[in-house]
Amino acid sequence: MKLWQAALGALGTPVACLAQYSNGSTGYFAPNSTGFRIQHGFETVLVQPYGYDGFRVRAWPFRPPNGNEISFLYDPPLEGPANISSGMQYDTKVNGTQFASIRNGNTIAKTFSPNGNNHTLVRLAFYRVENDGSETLLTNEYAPLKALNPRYYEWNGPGYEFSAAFSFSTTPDEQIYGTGTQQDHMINKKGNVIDLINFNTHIPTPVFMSSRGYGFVWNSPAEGEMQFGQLRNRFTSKSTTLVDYAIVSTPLGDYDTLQRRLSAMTGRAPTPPGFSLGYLHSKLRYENQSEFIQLAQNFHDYDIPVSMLVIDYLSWAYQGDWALQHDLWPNVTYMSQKVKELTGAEIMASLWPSVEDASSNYETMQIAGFLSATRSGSGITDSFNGSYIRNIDSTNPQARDFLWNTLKRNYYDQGIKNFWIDQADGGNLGEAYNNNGQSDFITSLPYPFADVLYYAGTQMSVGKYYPWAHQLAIEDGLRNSTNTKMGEPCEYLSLSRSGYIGSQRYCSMIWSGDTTSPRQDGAGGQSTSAAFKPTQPSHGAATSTKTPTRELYVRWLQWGTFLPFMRNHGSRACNFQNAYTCNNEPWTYGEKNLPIIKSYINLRYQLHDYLQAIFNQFHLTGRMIMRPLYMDFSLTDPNISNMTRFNTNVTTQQYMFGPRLLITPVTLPNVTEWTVYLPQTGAANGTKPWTYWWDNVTYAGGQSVTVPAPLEHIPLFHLGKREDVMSGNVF
Ligand SMILES: *[C@@H]1O[C@H](CO)[C@@H](O)[C@H](O)[C@H]1NC(C)=O
Ligand SMILES: *[C@@H]1O[C@H](CO)[C@@H](O)[C@H](O)[C@H]1NC(C)=O
Ligand SMILES: *[C@@H]1O[C@H](CO)[C@@H](O)[C@H](O)[C@H]1NC(C)=O
Ligand SMILES: *[C@@H]1O[C@H](CO)[C@@H](O)[C@H](O)[C@H]1NC(C)=O
Ligand SMILES: *[C@@H]1O[C@H](CO)[C@@H](O)[C@H](O)[C@H]1NC(C)=O
Ligand SMILES: *[C@@H]1O[C@H](CO)[C@@H](O)[C@H](O)[C@H]1NC(C)=O
Ligand SMILES: *[C@@H]1O[C@H](CO)[C@@H](O)[C@H](O)[C@H]1NC(C)=O
Ligand SMILES: *[C@@H]1O[C@H](CO)[C@@H](O)[C@H](O)[C@H]1NC(C)=O
Ligand SMILES: *[C@@H]1O[C@H](CO)[C@@H](O)[C@H](O)[C@H]1NC(C)=O
Ligand SMILES: *[C@@H]1O[C@H](CO)[C@@H](O)[C@H](O)[C@H]1NC(C)=O
Ligand SMILES: *[C@@H]1O[C@H](CO)[C@@H](O)[C@H](O)[C@H]1NC(C)=O
Ligand SMILES: CC(=O)N[C@H]1CO[C@H](CO)[C@@H](O)[C@@H]1O
Repeated sequence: MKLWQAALGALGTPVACLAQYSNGSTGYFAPNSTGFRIQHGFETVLVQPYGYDGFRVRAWPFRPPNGNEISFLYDPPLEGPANISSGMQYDTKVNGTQFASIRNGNTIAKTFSPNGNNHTLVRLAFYRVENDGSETLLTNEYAPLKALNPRYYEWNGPGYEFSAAFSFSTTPDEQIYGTGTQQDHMINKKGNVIDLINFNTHIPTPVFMSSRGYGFVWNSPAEGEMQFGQLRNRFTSKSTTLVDYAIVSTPLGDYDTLQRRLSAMTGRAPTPPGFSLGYLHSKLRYENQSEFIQLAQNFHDYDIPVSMLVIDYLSWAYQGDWALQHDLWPNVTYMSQKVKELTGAEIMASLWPSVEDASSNYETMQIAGFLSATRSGSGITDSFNGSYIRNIDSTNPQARDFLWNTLKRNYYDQGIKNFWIDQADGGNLGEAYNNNGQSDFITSLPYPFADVLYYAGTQMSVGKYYPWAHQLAIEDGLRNSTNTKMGEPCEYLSLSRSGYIGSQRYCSMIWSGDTTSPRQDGAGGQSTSAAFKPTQPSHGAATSTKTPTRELYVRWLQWGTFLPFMRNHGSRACNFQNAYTCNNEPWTYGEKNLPIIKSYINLRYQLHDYLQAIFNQFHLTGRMIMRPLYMDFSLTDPNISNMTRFNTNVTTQQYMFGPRLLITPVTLPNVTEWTVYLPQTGAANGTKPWTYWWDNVTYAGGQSVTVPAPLEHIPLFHLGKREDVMSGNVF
């Protein structure tokens, strides 16, 4: 959360025009204004230069914002010419009929008239200045003639808060990348309408990159919608006191620079702890201390490296205890020492946000006001395992401290220093219905989502902030306890099922939630990365699957080797009666599969230097790790853009993992070969730039090839020398 320092309406000092970069590069224009403010009727619109080549726009009807609005944008951004907090500054004040324009770098924001006659110049348009000086329209505030205004406000409730719907022009061929995780198999979100509300597997995040060469951030904690139509993109907030968005342009096809600009606005990932790049083992679920120590013993005896072992839910006596159940886990300090001794591994433990009445913390938290409430009623928003529950109000800083102090006492100080933030999607327990887990037969009820009341606002006005605040509780705690500052290398990690704009700035990874088939993660992971949202987009190598077979498990684990984090949280469907517990340890998949599984876990460790190099670059510049094909090849291969446009299998399933590895997960059973599209890489890479990892055969780009893909081999190609990949010498 950020409070504005500058007083509203303070007049800033104009920045000198037409400055150049200190590196002598020409053509960069420092902002020629600190901002303009349009006052038109009841409405005020503030447009400010923001970072390199960007603008931030804030708009409000009647009353100015109160300064307590939650923001996910840095002010000032991490990089950019205006190295000052711009607060609410501007140097130009116009009414609805005066023209205004600002240039910042190669982006221009200007007003234009919706009816072309200059009687009203109240709409905003954004242009990129090309090398030849011409201006290309990126997008403008848009409404079809005689339709709702592009900046539209509505008052629905008893209070001052309003709903807002802002519309922007688009063209049918524009492609939209990012927007967080949805299970829709789409890389190009064109044509989609996406609810801005969190559920298990659904982490919609209003940050996108456009194939027209710009990036956009809808900076709102409110629930709402993202709509990507043929002619109009529209963002809505259900309940708010301010509209706030940012836009930034780069040359066409330069997605790394676009990520650099967006991450300068929303946050850069710190480097993760070295151990987290290894194999992370998790299962639903280990039930007690002796079983857990035996697990470590088995990893030791089978000689399989492992860097983290995970304790899942129901390990507490009551939800909200934030402590392991004592009779089942009698000596946590001993256990963590023993696990370390046997395997060197860290431990991670699950926490849920839910607090049941029987919890030792319930009364303290209820008295202190640390539990969320509901606009009507008691604050019970869900039930689980036979108990009604309330959730911790993580939007309250004191509640965050209470949570951390409890975790510190019961886990951290006893050697468990990594935390799994499960079910913290906000509102209820994160399923699209209430009565969570009450019965396998009540799978969906059309109740309205509870309008929860938080310290920071209502579910409608700040619901998207909840998981972010939850991640912040662990971040603050870990930073305090390791005596490090945000942004510095992480010593430990949290794993979260949800997140929001900029949560990559935390020592926290995000996973997909409970997906049901191998196909689902591919596009989700790539869009998550493109939204630049989670810290190091992460996905379980095998999150739950309804039809676990040994073969599927091996294919998932192979794929997990080439995800930012390799976490195995294998199958759950083998026994519904016994709290879903199923074996998923490498040695439980049969003698034939064990050597294959082991070889991929070993390969993960052999890739350590490469992983470190790509995470380091991610930290420094926001350069994405899991890279949809359009990022690297839209300029060199004309097919890529077209394939991405239509979300073909190639573009939803294949991706680059760092700059050198092309990954194609096998998604069908019983195959012995697989067809892979090898993108054209440009002349500089020679005539046969792609090498098949398993036999060193080289191939030219721009063609589909069918390669052997027995169960032992995931289709894996590399660019350049394999030695460089192994040594991390790739940038
Ligand atoms: C000069 O610096 C700017 C800002 O960092 C960068 O965008 C540009 O590419 C640089 N130019 C050269 C020639 O290095
Ligand atoms: C921003 O400006 C301050 C003082 O004006 C200076 O100390 C600081 O180094 C600058 N930061 C950047 C990133 O340029
Ligand atoms: C807007 O400002 C201009 C310039 O000061 C002035 O001529 C014009 O009358 C103003 N229009 C309105 C509607 O206030
Ligand atoms: C800034 O530059 C743009 C484009 O060059 C120009 O249209 C605009 O009038 C300038 N604005 C100011 C406040 O000088
Ligand atoms: C409207 O204003 C712009 C900017 O001042 C000017 O270039 C354009 O010629 C005007 N158009 C009309 C129809 O007056
Ligand atoms: C727990 O284990 C530690 C380390 O082995 C030991 O020092 C301690 O006495 C044990 N505590 C209890 C209560 O058994
Ligand atoms: C972390 O330390 C800061 C400053 O000492 C303190 O204000 C904050 O409450 C602490 N947070 C936690 C979670 O301990
Ligand atoms: C683009 O892709 C579509 C769908 O795969 C295909 O029908 C069309 O021929 C392609 N167009 C070009 C120009 O490659
Ligand atoms: C896309 O992949 C799925 C399996 O993941 C397969 O069932 C489907 O036939 C493929 N579609 C095309 C057009 O190849
Ligand atoms: C895979 O092959 C096995 C053995 O040949 C066969 O029993 C099974 O039905 C096949 N599975 C599928 C999905 O084709
Ligand atoms: C492929 O080349 C690498 C060195 O680049 C080598 O280590 C590996 O053994 C080769 N594989 C085969 C099957 O020849
Ligand atoms: C591995 C490698 O050499 N990659 C290069 C391929 O060519 C493009 C330009 O077309 C370079 O950007 C890559 O670095």
